[in-house]
Amino acid sequence: MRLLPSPTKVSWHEGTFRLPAPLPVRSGGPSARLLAERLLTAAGVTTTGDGGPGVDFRRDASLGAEAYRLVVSPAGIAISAGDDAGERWAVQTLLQLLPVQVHGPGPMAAGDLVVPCVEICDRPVFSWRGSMVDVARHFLPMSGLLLHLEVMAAHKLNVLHLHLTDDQGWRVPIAKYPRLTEVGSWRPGTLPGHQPPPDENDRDDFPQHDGVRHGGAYTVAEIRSLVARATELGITVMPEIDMPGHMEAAIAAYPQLGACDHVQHPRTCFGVSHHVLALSDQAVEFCRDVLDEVMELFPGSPIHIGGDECPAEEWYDDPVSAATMAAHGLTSRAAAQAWFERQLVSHVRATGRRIVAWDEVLELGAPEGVTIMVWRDAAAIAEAARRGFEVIAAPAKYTYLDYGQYDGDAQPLTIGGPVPLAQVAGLADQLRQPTDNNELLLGGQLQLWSEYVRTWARAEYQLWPRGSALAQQLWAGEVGEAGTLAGLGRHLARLTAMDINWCREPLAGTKS
Ligand code: TNX
Repeated sequence: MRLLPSPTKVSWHEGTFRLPAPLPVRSGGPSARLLAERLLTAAGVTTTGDGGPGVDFRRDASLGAEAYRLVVSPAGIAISAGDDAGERWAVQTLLQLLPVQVHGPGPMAAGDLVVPCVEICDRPVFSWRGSMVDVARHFLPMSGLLLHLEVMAAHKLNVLHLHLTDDQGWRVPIAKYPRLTEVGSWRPGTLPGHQPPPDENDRDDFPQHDGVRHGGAYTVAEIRSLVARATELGITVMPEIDMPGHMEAAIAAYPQLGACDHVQHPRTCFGVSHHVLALSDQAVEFCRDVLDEVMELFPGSPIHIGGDECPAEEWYDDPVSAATMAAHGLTSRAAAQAWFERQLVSHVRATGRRIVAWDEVLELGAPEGVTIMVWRDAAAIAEAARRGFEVIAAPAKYTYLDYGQYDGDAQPLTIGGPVPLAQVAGLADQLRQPTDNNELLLGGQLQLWSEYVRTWARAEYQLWPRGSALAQQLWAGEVGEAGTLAGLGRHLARLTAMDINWCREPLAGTKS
């Protein structure tokens, strides 16, 4: 595809405009800086505020959120937008009109910066176009996340959801609880391959783990620089602190928070852990404190509080949790988890932030005002909307990019699958399922869980080009030509120019 995501309306015209060097760029603010950065890196071209044919930015209040108009004529380039976001996406489209090498490290000849004449009117179908990255199961480097922001922006994706904590590791520094990163971010090893059957989810450790200590956490400075770059690119970074399940790493650091007394270290295997936070005032207070610091680290962002896969066996055995259940009349797992979550939802909501949780909370009688992130199917999306909740679609069958993409042993080990490109192409149909409350569907996102993703190169391999097909659908509301490698065509050359380790079709008979 020449332009991905495909714009709402495109009319191609005769002729071209060759970018002069230096390039006059008038107004534009942060978006003009993005254009200048890229042209300088790829082609050594500088920009100036002088007169003459160049790029003119203009505000047009009649254009809606994120919308823009881009007109290229032999006389120059005119961009109008209603807001900063629209201007930024116009710049991304302009870059896609240039030769694909403009996305690379350069050098390309300044004389090759030629744009075809065209008139484009464009706006997204969905306002939430996200990419989730799990940095907890394997600690993924900040350099990878910074690269990911650039690639997300090129796809007009606007939310980076960071899954920062899980049973296997805690990646965000919390000043009040230093052991979260000192102890909770390191595990003594990782189970290689798939968990052997039976799936002994209550096990703390598997003696067969590889004995390679794994872990790490980001620094405050790293997080601040990630958020700063994201802001420049028009991307919101949403942190997730998964609770009250998926908390074994925190329990290893502060055993008094748990509902059992034998967690020694963050988990060395995967699956659903039975070691969860106790139903105690102390555990609720801990979560509140953590969320307070997280809200400070990620100013203004939505806050995700997890809520998925929380087994309740320990709550019945642990005297403190059992006493809480008795005191508050909590007679089921659902009621008990709802008691926990309600307190944190009201705490975050009081700050005016959007609060997001996985769709399990629907069964629990989700607290009012929560945005539901649905990992199940279209029926669950419709159900959440029917009940009046705002919804973000993350259906596993279409958006879980940790699953393999091709059948056969030429592909590396994954959690399961495959989820081929052609299947990912079905997301838009899911999002079109009729609901009474379509305006409650904010959009959707791609998911990269990292049980089997140990390096950033592997992350890229899982993310692209399936992520391109998803970005297309979230922006344009339909898959267009993005559902096949042949249809993606030129966009694949763009991914190559960006030096992304995207997943090529395996050659028959090869083994990796
Ligand atoms: C389900 S769906 C999970 C994750 C796993 C993932 C693996 C959901 C919210 N939780 O904990 O990593 O499956 O595909």
